[in-house]
Amino acid sequence: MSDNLKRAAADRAAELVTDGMRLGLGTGSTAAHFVSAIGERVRAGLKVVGVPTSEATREQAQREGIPLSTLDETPDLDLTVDGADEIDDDLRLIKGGGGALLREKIVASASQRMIVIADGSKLVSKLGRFPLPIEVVPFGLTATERAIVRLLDSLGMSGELILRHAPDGAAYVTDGGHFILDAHLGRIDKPNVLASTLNNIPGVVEHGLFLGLATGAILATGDGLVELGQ
Ligand code: ABF
Repeated sequence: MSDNLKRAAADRAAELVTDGMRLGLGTGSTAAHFVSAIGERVRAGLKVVGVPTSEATREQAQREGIPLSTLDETPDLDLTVDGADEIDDDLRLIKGGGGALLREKIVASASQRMIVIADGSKLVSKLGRFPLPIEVVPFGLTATERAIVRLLDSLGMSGELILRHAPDGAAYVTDGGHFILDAHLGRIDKPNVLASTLNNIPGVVEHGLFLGLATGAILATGDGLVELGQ
C-alpha cells in the first residue's frame, strides 16, 4: 500500500479524536501515520493524552510532542488506533508481525473502542495465512514449543513454528523481554478455541489473535476508504 493511502486511513482515524480523549497509540507503519497526524493536531491545540504500545511508538510520540501517560496512571482509555496484519469481516485480527502484540493487546483491552487502520489487502475471509505470532518466555522454550505443537495437533491443525530472529541473527526479543514463535498455520478455522487454549500453556505469554477487541476498522483501498464497525 502506498504511504499516501496509509496516511489517508490514519487521517480519517485522527478525525475521530476529540479534546480530552485518552488514546492508545498503536505500533507499525500505518499507526505511525496516526501518531504523526495526532502530533500535528496537538501542536494546533488538541488536548489528548496518549499511551504508547511500544518503545518505538513512545519515542515517536515524544518527538511529536504528544503528552504521554501509562496504563498505571491512565487505566481506562477512550480509543486505541492500531494497525493489523490480518482482519476478517467480524473484526477479528492477527497482530504482532511488528513484535508489539503484548502491549498492543493490553492497551486495546483497556480501551472502550479500538479502530484498526490498515491496507485493504489485509481484509481476509479466513484468518491464518499470515503467521500467527506467539509470544513466549525464553525459559523452557523447547518445552513450550512442544506444548504448542501438541495443542495444534489436538485441534487438528499443523504448521511450522519458527523462532523469530532480529536482523543481526540473534533471537528477536520483545519490549517485554520475551521471544516470538511465528506459527505458519495457513488457516485458522476456530480462532476462539485456538486463542483460549493457547493461553492455557504456561510458557505462552500472549498470542496475536485479537478477538472481540476491535470495534471498527478503516481500510485504505485504491477506490478509497472502507469503514467497518465504529
Ligand atoms: C502493528 O503493526 C502490529 O500488530 C502489526 O503486526 C503491524 C502492522 O504494521 P503495518 O501498519 O506497518 O502494516 O499494528
